[in-house]
Amino acid sequence: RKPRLDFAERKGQAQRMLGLMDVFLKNDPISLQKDILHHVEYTVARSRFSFDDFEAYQALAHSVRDRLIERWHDTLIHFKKEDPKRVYFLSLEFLMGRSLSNIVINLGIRDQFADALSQLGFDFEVLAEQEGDACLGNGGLARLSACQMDSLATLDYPAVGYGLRYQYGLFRQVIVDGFQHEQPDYWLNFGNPWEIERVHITYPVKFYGTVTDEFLNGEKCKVWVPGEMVEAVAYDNPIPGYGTRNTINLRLWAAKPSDQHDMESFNTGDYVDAVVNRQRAESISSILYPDDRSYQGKELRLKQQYFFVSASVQDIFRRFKDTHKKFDEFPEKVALQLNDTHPSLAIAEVMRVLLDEEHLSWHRAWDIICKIFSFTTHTVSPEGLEKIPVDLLGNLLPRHLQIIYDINFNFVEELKKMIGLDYDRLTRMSIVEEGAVKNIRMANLSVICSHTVNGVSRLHSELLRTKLFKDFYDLWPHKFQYKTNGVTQRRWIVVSNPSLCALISKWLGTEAWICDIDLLIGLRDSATNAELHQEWKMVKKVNKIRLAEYIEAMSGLKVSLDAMFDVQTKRIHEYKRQLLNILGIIHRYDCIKNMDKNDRKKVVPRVCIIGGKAAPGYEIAKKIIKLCHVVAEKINNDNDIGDLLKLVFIPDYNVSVAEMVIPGADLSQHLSTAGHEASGTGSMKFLMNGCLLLATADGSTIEMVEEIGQDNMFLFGAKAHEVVALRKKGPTLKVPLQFSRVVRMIRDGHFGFEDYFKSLCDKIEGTSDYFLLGADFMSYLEAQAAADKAFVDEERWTKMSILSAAGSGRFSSDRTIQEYAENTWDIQPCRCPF
Ligand code: C3B
Repeated sequence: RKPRLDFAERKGQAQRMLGLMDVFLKNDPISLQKDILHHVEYTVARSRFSFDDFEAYQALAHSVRDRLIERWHDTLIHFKKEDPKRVYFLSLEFLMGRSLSNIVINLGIRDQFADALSQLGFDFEVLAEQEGDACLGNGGLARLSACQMDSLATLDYPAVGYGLRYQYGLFRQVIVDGFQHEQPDYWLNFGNPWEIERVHITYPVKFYGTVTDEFLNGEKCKVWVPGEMVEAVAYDNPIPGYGTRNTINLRLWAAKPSDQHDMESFNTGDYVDAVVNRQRAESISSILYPDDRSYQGKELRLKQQYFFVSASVQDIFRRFKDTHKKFDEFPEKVALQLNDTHPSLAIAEVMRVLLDEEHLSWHRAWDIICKIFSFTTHTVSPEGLEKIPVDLLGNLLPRHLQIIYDINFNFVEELKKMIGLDYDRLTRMSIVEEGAVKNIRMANLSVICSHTVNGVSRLHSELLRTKLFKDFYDLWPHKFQYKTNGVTQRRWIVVSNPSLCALISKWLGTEAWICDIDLLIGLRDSATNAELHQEWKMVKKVNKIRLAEYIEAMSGLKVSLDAMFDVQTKRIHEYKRQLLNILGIIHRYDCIKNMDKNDRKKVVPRVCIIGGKAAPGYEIAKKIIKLCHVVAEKINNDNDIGDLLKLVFIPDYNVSVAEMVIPGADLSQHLSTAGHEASGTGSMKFLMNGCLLLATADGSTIEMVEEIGQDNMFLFGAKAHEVVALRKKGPTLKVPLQFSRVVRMIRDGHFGFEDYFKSLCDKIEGTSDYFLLGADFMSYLEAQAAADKAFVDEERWTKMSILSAAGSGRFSSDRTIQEYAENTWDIQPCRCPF
């Protein structure tokens, strides 16, 4: 590449360039229209006299992107100049959804674009619908990363996100005859205007090979001779903050064949095979694993983890070395955040670079490691912790395995000094798990090497301290903290519920709550105001209409707007107990069927909505989806029932579907068996949108009760500390008749497919009811009855709804991120001047 100009030359050039370019792009209607047409003609390459909605969306997106890039450049230059300590957020998953609306709102130019478009004869909302979702993640963990990026940018923190640019995002769920089928999500087919390909930002990533001992300046050192090399190419995704010029970077890596790879084969004349082989490198970043919590010891998955970690670590070192010479300054400039154990190979990789490439002593390198890493776990059960078979790791990354062994050796020696020869405990705490298959425990590695271990809610943290990581907590209590999760109100109110957004701003007399969520509490003062009630109900109605139209378009089912819209949307898991919901619905159906006409008049009509994906190999979860469909088929076609009860399964639940479903919900259900949901973030989105919660005392729900009061929620079920005792009771546990009756209905073929559902029923009866559906059933029905009762009292319901939204401030990711910045990463805001 051409060398860069020196400073004097650059200054002269810059003057000239400034003269050629407007300082910044303008946002008046004419400029915006010109810009959009320019992109129609020259970027999309359609005639400006003939283009459709999708092409208009593309041109619009490029006009927005131009404005985004200006701010992104300014921010990166500002960070470079100020050289603050940065946090590097490493996550294998980011669930971004759509970007257009979010970006124009954060940039403060949505209305200007909407005006410009309407003068061109287009509707902003219609064009925004053209965008596909970026689903580079599975569920809560991945959406949390996306919300946290929004908050990092908004709060002006100098942060960089690192992840993988999968070519296939999370599978699309299609339902055929009530069964889930998976289709690949080749999301880049139509281009992605929100990323910037950086062909010159590439790093080699090495795999396999051997490690040899060599001497360098008389000192023995390890040399890794790799057997394979691929190239990581950077794709940058600018993330704009709201109410600030700051626009931070989410850098996603794509794998490409390396120029140095396979040079030998090219000389052998086997040209075609060699090229085809090279192509295989791209498979590393091709697909997102669709199971969010069982680890199968697959080599490709490990390759993905190391690939993204290695590229990110090289990038971080390059940035540091641009301005610093001494590695002792590293911890003053770098905080590395591990989002779950997925990126925890970064520990061994940083150690390897410091030892083998920068030639620091073990002691100095280890000192740095202990100061830079922080780890957040999202898991509750020991089975959920990631393990990597030693053979697999040793083959793919031989030097890293050595380093992990060395870390473990030093740790165990230290530990013996502290606790003596308590072999049980030493075995539990070791990074290496002995057994038929020897494994590396990534969680132990992360806990040992991080200065801080965070849980994602208070209850979760307690479970970490007393159960999952008890041995470590007893040793290092100071390491253990928690930051209750949060979600961004920009996406979950401003973008997805514009009517509620306008209403809140009107009643608070300010838009400041969009950055300062605590102001929402001000709504409490008007919680009984009749005028607010009127407007609040109108907003809910508008959103229910939107949702009802979607349901009708999707399934042909017409639903009554007077009914309570009762929603449970999230990944399908046994512990999340969608099955409890369905059993409750069957019970309700059965009751209505057995009522006389008069009693039916008293029934509160419901539209029950369930949505979520099951991991492709998770049989039981797939059966739950099928059960939902057969029950829906029966109920929805029963003339006795009519509008009193409807059941809808919303297929392919993703971020953009959530944006439509959540604002339209009256009630939402969060039914995890207590002690199993680390936090839960869906509930926070519903709460912000004034939706009432029916929930167990689990994860972050417990903290919600503190904010909005028990009277404003429908709580039920065993508490976390009772669950263990209930399980111990096993066969002697009493199960209500109502429960046995609904299970019997399924077993007897009331809904068909009885053979197929047998294993599902077996899982919840007798001693096998691990998630305690039977034990919680009565309490669940009581909570449902309480919800019905509250719903008919419109005034009470509306007040509860207002108080829910008013009390949701603590669950903003702004609060979470500020706590991380202050208590874990030790970073300061670095605001780009306007
Ligand atoms: C989830 C947990 O199940 C949720 O309780 C939690 O709110 C979110 O993470 C975010 O912290 N989770 C997930 O989505 N994937 C995992 N592998 C583990 C946890």
